Amino acid sequence: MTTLTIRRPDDWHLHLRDGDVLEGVLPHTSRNFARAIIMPNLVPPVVTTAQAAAYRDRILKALPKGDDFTPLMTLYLTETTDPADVEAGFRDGLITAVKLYPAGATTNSQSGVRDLAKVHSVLEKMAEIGLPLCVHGEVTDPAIDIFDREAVFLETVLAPLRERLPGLRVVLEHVTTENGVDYVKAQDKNVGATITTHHLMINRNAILAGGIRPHYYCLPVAKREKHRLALRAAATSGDARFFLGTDSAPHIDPLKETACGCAGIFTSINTMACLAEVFEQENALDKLEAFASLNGPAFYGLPANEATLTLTRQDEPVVFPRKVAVGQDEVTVFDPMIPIHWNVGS
Ligand code: OTD
Ligand code: ZN
Ligand code: ZN
Repeated sequence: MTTLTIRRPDDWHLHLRDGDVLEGVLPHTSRNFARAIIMPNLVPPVVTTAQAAAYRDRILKALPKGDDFTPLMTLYLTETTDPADVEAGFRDGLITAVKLYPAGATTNSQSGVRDLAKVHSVLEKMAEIGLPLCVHGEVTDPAIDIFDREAVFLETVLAPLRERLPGLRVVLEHVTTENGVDYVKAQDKNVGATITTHHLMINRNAILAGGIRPHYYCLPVAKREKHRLALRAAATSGDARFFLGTDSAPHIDPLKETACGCAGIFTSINTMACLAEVFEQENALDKLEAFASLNGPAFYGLPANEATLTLTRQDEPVVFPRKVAVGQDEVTVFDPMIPIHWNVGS
């Protein structure tokens, strides 16, 4: 197969930031994706529907003319979130999901939730109205090894939460473990999971073997190879519970290449090309459309896109930009460490 045409994909987990970074990175998403769930971990975070409306306006202003792209906004859940504000945002069509960050779990999560009991009334309201909760599924207990934080979260936080509120729709974001895949498969239709492009392509050796490579550092941190293989099996299976959320998370190079670097991998430029390579390796090119374009909208109760995206295979590896300029700085593009033969375009 040398060309593949699929319905236009959506990105169900994306960090666009604000200001210069927003302007620099948005075109790389809006070129290929019709919609994206926009993560609310700005500084300060997007906590109220008024803040989400203002952020959506800034995104639309930064959108290149002619690009057909809809940002789907989220609210950052805090212990003081007002259920009435959440409901109003949902009923106005402004809010597509609410995001749970355990406090301290990832970049800009200091204002996140310490005690789930304190957000119970918001979660109850969300279950009642059918508004999904997107979850960063890692515990933050310093006593728990960083490679185990997702698995422990499933047992100690998510399972009890699901028992208390089985009607709440939950997306386990950026699942990185076989444990996570197995957990999602054992649930009912109220649970889905996003998978990133980079977690399908790298394991933890990319970060640590032969030198420390900050551009492969993200949260949840990449795990050992058996987990990557479980993610690839889930993504390429066609199972409707698994869909693409790139978690493309740009940080300017000086904040990555330093003694204590930020977590996040910037993939929006080459995500679709990399995915085509992965799905080809797995003999599953016929499942790419389900993963990138069909399963996500089905979970969120939205129509799949009518427009299409064509990917073309070439013999010579595709050369992607190594860096993207944002303001005075640069953001390094994800290097998949294998030749990529696919690119967007016919
Ligand atoms: N992970 N970096 C960021 C967010 C994600 O947990 C995430 O969703 C970020 O920089 O916002 C990261 O490594
Ligand atoms: Zn996260
Ligand atoms: Zn993220």
